Amino acid sequence: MSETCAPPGWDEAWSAARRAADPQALFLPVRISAAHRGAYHATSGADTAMVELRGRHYRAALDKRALPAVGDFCLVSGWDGAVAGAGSALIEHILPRRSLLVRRAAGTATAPQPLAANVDVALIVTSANSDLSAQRLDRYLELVRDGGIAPVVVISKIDLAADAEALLAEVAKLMPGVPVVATSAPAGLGLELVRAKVAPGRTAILLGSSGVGKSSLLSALTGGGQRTAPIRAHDERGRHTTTVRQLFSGEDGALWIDTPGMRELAAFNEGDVAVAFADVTELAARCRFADCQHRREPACAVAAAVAAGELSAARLASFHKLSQERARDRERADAAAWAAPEPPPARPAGRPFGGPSARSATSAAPRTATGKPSPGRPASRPGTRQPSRKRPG
Ligand SMILES: Nc1nc2c(ncn2[C@@H]2O[C@H](COP(=O)(O)OP(=O)(O)OP(=O)(O)O)[C@@H](O)[C@H]2O)c(=O)[nH]1
Ligand SMILES: [Mg+2]
Repeated sequence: MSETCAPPGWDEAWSAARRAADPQALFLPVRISAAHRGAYHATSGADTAMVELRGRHYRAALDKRALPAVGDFCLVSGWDGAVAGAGSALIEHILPRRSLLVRRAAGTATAPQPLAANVDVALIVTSANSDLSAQRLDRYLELVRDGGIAPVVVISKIDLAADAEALLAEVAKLMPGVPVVATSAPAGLGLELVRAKVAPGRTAILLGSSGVGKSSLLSALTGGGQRTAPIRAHDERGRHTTTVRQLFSGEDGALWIDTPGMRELAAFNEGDVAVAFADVTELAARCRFADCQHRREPACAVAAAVAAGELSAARLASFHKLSQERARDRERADAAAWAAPEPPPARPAGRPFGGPSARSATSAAPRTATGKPSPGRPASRPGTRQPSRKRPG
């Protein structure tokens, strides 16, 4: 296919993946550009249309990670009809992903929810006025690293900071090894620094609480007009203005995915707390006990580092919080593995989002399958166990 009508972000490696999946080139490659409830928009580079998954693919899905996500490259049939407005094109293949951002779905214990696929850079946006939370940043960082994506922390609304330099230094200290950039959408500050992180053809996703200014930043970066709304005056929270995960392209060919502010945020997968907390793990290697919990154990190198001011107490608290969460996840997974399989859930209501083709895509979406979590190893509750394994020597 010619470069001019390739889906955004397409490259030689995707061409090879397409040849492997569809040697006779029967289907057209497109990229999922927006994920609605049970329905998707995709772009071929030239046109945009509705696409939907075949029923047998839904039924074969072990969990939602097998369903399309914004950013996925898919091979579809029936594209021309869909572009002409006659229903939706059918997804025949989802090409193997380079990265996948997954979180636990809001309101459920362990169901994984794919947020976006084939993302290269994640912009974790925190605003200079009121949003700074070490715990929240750590959670985003873990989510992003679990997904195999490079993180960048963006301090938005830097025009509102009383002391921008001090804030930058504080965030840099909280996030060792992660690039930190400050921006102001209305003043156009820091935009070039952000653009420099995302080369043409690469894909970045904007993550962060509602109201931190993700859509404003995206509009400033791309020259587009994403809808934004003022935060609430009484508590400075956002109004969940953006409701769809959607792909945009900048003039330089970089690609940006805007996302709704997340209410509940928990990384889902077998990712390792140790990766997100490499500094704690490194110190822990010097604790006397190999299974030290870094609470009140003797000769704990982590506690010593906190006492010496080398590690912040807030960072250790984040580490404990995430470790506990992981332990609870493992306990839930163990319990679920023993439970009888549940009956399939009723088909989701599937809100139409405009146009007859959207309705047909939603109503045609069969139920989403749930998968049984893989059994994890039983975990003892952190903080309740005494250290036992003294290091040799
Ligand atoms: N002073 C200032 N205000 C900003 C900046 N960026 C965004 N805002 C304002 O913050 C409010 C929220 O911005 P949005 O871009 O809608 O925030 P969002 O993160 O996309 O919010 P959701 O879509 O709800 O997740 C709007 O009133 C913006 O004008 C900035 O850099 N400086
Ligand atoms: Mg928004």
